[in-house]
Amino acid sequence: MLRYFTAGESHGEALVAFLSGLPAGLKIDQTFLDRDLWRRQQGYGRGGRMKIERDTAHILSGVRHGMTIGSPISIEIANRDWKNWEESLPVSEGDPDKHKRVASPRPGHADLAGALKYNFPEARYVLERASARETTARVALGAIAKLFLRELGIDVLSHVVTTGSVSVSNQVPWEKIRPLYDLPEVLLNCADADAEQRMKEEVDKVLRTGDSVGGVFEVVAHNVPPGLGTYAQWDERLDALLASAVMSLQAVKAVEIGSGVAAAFAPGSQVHDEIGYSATSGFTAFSRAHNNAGGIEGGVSNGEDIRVRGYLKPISTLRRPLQSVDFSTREPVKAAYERSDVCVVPAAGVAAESMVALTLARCALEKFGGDSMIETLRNFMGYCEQLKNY
Ligand code: EPS
Repeated sequence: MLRYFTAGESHGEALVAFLSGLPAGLKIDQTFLDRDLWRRQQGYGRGGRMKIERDTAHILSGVRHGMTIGSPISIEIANRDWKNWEESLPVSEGDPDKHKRVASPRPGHADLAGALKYNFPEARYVLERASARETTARVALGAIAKLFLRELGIDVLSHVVTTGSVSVSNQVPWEKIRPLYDLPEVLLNCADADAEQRMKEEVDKVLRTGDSVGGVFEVVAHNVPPGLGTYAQWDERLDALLASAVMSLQAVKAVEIGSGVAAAFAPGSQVHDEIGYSATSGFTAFSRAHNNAGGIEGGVSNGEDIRVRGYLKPISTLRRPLQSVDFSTREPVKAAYERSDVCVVPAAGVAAESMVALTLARCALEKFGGDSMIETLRNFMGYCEQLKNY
């Protein structure tokens, strides 16, 4: 079984990520990992931190001579900012006078709920772990999951469909999403150049006013075979697993599969994807008139592109802060402000690609098994043959 977890605080020495359960013999491309880490750092509206960091995945174990060897993979990603925090956030007792308190909780952030839960007198330790900096570790793991999926012909990418009040109107085909990966610069990772300019204006507006802006990203998994996930048990349904994985990302407040939200307001005749038998490519000759289901029916992938949207609330750290209460005096004050991003929709999309890739890799390994890539691929190809002959 594919298992993973992360450790590390936003301003600690490093982030650490662990992944176990991958077959031996998967080629690990360091450039690919670092490219995804770079992609997560991009986007118009990122703050000062991204100028400090140049994230790179330092693999400590589980990979030898460029290949996985079946043992757990561990990765370290250094925080360059650590040198500015060594004295105020030491592992040892340190000097309490150097401690940087977060005097008042930010509405929308984990600050208050976390301080109450862990019985901290203020929110420093809360934000250190709650921060979206943690997604760096997930992206490193997700990139490895993507390399595994690529061996099965599956690709996972994201694009931005909404920033603030600006949205792209129609379902964006894979062919328009694919080229976004190669762009040397990322603005809002939107496949529609006109909409992207209007999205940039939305970000400019909040930059001027000291506010922040949210939006919607969509992750698309292309060339996924039918049959991943199952309706047989509630916690093995692919849509449930994906929703949980994407919802676990910082600032995501809603998840949608395919056209799930619009479907609730439309008659069945306009929602469900009519079936034909004329496909000349793909896993079978079964074809669909459209893909409102987002590639999943009954908790099982159906061979169409898997489409998962994440709805992101605006960043909760505001340059013109909202009302809050001082942790010590309990007097009304403005919420704490430290350097912050104002828009992270493209970055959240990259983090969500990782969560989708890890989820699909887990389901694929559950279905095809294998302790070596040769064994996994043999099982996978046998299944593809079965689908062709269906
Ligand atoms: C982030 C790093 C953080 C924040 C952001 C995401 O760095 P710092 O707190 O040093 O500026 O920019 O985290 C938050 C938005 C948050 O609320 O914690 C990153 O690497 O993505």
